[in-house]
Amino acid sequence: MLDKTKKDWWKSAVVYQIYPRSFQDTTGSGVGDLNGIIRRLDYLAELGIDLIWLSPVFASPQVDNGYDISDYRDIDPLFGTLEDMRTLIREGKKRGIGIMMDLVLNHSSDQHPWFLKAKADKESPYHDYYVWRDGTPDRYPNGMQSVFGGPAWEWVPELGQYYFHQFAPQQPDLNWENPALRREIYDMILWWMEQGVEGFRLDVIDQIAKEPDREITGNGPRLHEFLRELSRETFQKGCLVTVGEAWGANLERAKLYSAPDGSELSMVFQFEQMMLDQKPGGEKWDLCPLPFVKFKESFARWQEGLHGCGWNSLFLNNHDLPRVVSRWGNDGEYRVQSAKLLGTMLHGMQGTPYIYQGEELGMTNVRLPIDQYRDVEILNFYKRCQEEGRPEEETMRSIYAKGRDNARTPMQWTAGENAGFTEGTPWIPVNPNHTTINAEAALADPDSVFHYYQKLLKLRKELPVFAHGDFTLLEPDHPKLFVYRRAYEGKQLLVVCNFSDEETVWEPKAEWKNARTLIANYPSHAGALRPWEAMMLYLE
Ligand code: TEU
Repeated sequence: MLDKTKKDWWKSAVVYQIYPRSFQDTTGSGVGDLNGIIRRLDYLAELGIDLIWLSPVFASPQVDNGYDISDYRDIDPLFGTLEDMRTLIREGKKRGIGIMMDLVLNHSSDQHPWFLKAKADKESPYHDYYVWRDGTPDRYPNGMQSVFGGPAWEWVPELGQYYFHQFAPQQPDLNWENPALRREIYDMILWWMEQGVEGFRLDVIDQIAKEPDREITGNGPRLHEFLRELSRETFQKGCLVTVGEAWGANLERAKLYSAPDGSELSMVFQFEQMMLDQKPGGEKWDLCPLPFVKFKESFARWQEGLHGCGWNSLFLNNHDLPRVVSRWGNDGEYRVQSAKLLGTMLHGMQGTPYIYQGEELGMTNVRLPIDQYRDVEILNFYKRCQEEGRPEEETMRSIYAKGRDNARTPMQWTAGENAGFTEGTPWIPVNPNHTTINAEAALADPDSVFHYYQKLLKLRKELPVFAHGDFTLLEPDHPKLFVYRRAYEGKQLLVVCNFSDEETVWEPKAEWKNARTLIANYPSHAGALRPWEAMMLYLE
C-alpha cells in the first residue's frame, strides 16, 4: 500500500476509472451502482490499483450521464445513497484504494436549485451564478456553438435573456467571475474532503474562465488565477491528488497546471495524442489514420517537457473515447497481443497511469443499431448527418469508430447473460463478445491481459525508474516501432513495441544483450519482432 501521507504519493499511484452506470448493477435496475463497486473492490485490489476515479454519481437528471449535477452533496438514487458512498470510501481504504470524485464545475444541471432560482428571478443572488445576455428570441447573442451541436445559447422568454451553455442546454455554464459561486464550490469540496475522498478529477476545467463576448471558451484569461484560488482554498488543505481535464492544454500550460509547488493541480489530462487521428481543425468524427511518427514525437515531447517540472497523466481510454485496442491496436486476430502492447507502451512512461474499466480485459468497440445508442453526442451527430443528407453508412462508420458509447457498454464480468453486469435489462446493450472477453475468463487465464496489467502495475511499484527516470525516444522515424529508454540512477529500462500486424526486424544495441526481460507479450523473443510484440528490458 502507498503511504498517502507523503507529499506526491500519487506519483507512484495507478488510477482505475469507473463509469458507475456500466460497472456492476446489484438491484436489477439495469444501471450499475455503488454497491456494485463495493462488491468488486477485491477484483480491483487484485489488479493492484491505488485509486478509483469515479465518474459522477451525484444527484442528476442524467441528461449527460451525471455530468449534469443537480446536487453536489448528494448521491443520485440511481446509484445508491450517501451512506453507500461512505461505505465505499471506507471499504476502499481498507484495501488501499482511495476514491477520486469527478467534479463538474464548469456547469451544473438546469435542475440545480441555483439555476432554478437564477431562472425565476433576475434579482436573485443566484442569477449571476450563470452566464446571461439580454436579447431577442430571433437573434442569438453570437454564433457560438455547443460541443454537443447546436447554438451555445438558450432563450428564456420570462427573462428576455439567453443563458450560455458549452454543452447540452440542460447544462448551463457556471459563472466563475462570481466570488459567491466560487465560495460555494470551495465549501462543497471541503465537505467532500471531510468525507474522506482522496482526490478529484475536474471536468473540462480549462473551460471555466470563459468569456463568451470574445468567443473564448477554453484557456480564458483568468483560468490560472481561478485555479490557484481553488487549489489554495481546498486541495492544499489536504494531501490530495487532482487531475484536470484540459482539452486545450499545451505543454507550457501543463507546466503551470502541474507545477511541483502544488499551486494548481497534480496533473492534467491533455488530449494532444488523442486528437492526432482527426483532421486538424476538423471534428472528431472525421476518420483519419494515426500518424504514427507524430504520435511518438508527441508523447516524447510531453515526457521530456514535464520531466522535473511538472507531471503527466498517462491514459489511452476513458468514457469519452473509443476502446484503444479497436482504435490503435488490432481487435481481431491480435487483440490480446495488441492490448498488452498498448499497456506496455503507456505504463513504461513517466506519469500517473489511468486504466479505464475493461481496458484490463482488452474490451473492444461495439456496433449497435442506431436506436440502441444512448449518448446525447452520438444522437445529435446522427440527427445532424440525417439533416445534411449524408450517407447513412458513412455516419455509422464514424459512430462505430469514435462514438462515446463504445466505452460505455457494460463491464464484461462473465460469459453468462448480460455478462454478469445486471439481472435486469441493461441500460445499453452488452457487447456480444462478452462470451469470450470477460473477467472470469481473464482471471482463470495466466496469460490474460488482466494478468499482464497486474504485472505492469507491480513493476511500477518495485522499480523507481518508472516513476523517476528520464525519457529518450529511440527510432523516432521508424514507421512501426515505438522504442524508448528510461534511465534513473544508473539503471535503464528499454521499452520496445511493434505497432503492426507484421514481423519487424529490429535488435537492441549490444549493451542490452545482458538485460533482464521484465515483461513481454510473447513467451520468448526470436530475432524479429512478431506482430504486436512488446517487451520491457531492464539493465542494472
Ligand atoms: O468532456 C469534455 C468534452 O469536451 C467532451 O464532451 C469531448 O469533447 C467529447 O467527449 C469528445 O467526444 C467532459 C466529460 O468527460 C464528458 O463525459 C461530458 O459529457 C462533458 O465533459 C460535459 O460535462
